[in-house]
Amino acid sequence: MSAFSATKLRSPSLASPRSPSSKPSFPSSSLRFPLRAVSSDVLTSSAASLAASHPVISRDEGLDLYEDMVLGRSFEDMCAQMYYRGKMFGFVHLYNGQEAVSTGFIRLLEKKDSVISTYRDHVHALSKGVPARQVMAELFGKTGGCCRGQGGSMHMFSAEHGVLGGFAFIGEGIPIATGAAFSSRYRREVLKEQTHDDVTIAFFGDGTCNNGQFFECLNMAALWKLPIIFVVENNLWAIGMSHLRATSDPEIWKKGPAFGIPGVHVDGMDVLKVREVAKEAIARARSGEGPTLVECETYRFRGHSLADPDELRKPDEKAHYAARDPITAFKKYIFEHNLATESELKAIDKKIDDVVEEAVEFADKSPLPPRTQLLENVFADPKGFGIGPDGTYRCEDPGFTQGTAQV
Ligand SMILES: Cc1ncc(C[n+]2csc(CCOP(=O)(O)OP(=O)(O)O)c2C)c(N)n1
Ligand SMILES: [Mg+2]
Repeated sequence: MSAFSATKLRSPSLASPRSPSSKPSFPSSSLRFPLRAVSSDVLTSSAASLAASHPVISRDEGLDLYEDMVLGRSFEDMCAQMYYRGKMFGFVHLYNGQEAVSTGFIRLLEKKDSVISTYRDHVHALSKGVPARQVMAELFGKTGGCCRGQGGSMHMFSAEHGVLGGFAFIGEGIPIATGAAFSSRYRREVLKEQTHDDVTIAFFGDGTCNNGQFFECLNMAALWKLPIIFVVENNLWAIGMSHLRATSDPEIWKKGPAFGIPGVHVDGMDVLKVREVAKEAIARARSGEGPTLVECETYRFRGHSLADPDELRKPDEKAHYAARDPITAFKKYIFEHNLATESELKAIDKKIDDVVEEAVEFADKSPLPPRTQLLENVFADPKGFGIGPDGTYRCEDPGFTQGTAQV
């Protein structure tokens, strides 16, 4: 049975009660369905996946998945250190705990395919092949960054690697992804450029699914059968708002079928399960069968951003997901299936430590951008900044690009 049919056919009847920690403050009688945490079903399928007697991947594939997840984790741990040392500015949102989603999907993509992310975007960029040194330098605001330091943490972009941006406004990336998928189909079918079978993946969070752009884009993607995959990283929280309190029907995957799109729910802490679903969704998109909505149940191991003391989530909930760390679980799978030895994995860990160290050194040495770069790509007419006391446009002041204080 395909991953889709197995998941789609799961009964929507909502039986077991929610965990006490996630109880809503409104009376349950006002709900259409009794709510429940989805993790109980997920845990069953995860255990089944990891206990499978034959590996579903080759040794090389397994090592690639492991290396990519370790890169994501180590890179982000280093980001935290650098942020607290004052090397980064503004908000920095880390992805610790969610690595199986990025790795499970993106490592199956080709270079020509595109990825769109949110402000939690560093790891998607890394999985898609943007060199760690370019991501770190971008975080440091330096010219060696993938956007020459102009984007920063929340705006990773690399045309070369098909990373079409991290977006700080939630939901903003979804229409961009839909447009990219539209352009693929248009080029192939209208302009007859047969090689354009590229696929776009939009990653976004559970909280974002309450935003109108999500629904508008599901509609357009279904209408035009676009080669796109909507991947919801349901980490159960939108800053301090529990998903179960904020959404009328918390099973996001069910919103796909409402638009005629397959909806799939998968354990986002199990890289092999994610990969299984991703394979089918990517194949569907590439062969012209249209979009898929995938809800990955996952968890962030840190606060919403590095400025968040993370006091709202209950310790037992955090412990529950910490025990399901996707890297630890996959390591166990690798050993159980004799895909690699402990020393081989240690060698990968060491290689990644070196890559991350080198990324920091590179970012540190990379020069700051010139101040004149501030107004590059600003489409507003600089005359809109007004007229100064001497009667000339402020933008004609020689100090204009020296910083906003001059304006
Ligand atoms: C349009 C818009 N409204 C509000 C915000 C403020 N905001 C920043 S993050 C966030 C929560 C998003 O949660 P979710 O989509 O679950 O993503 P997660 O942070 O959990 O990855 C909100 C509401 C925003 N960035 N953009
Ligand atoms: Mg969330």
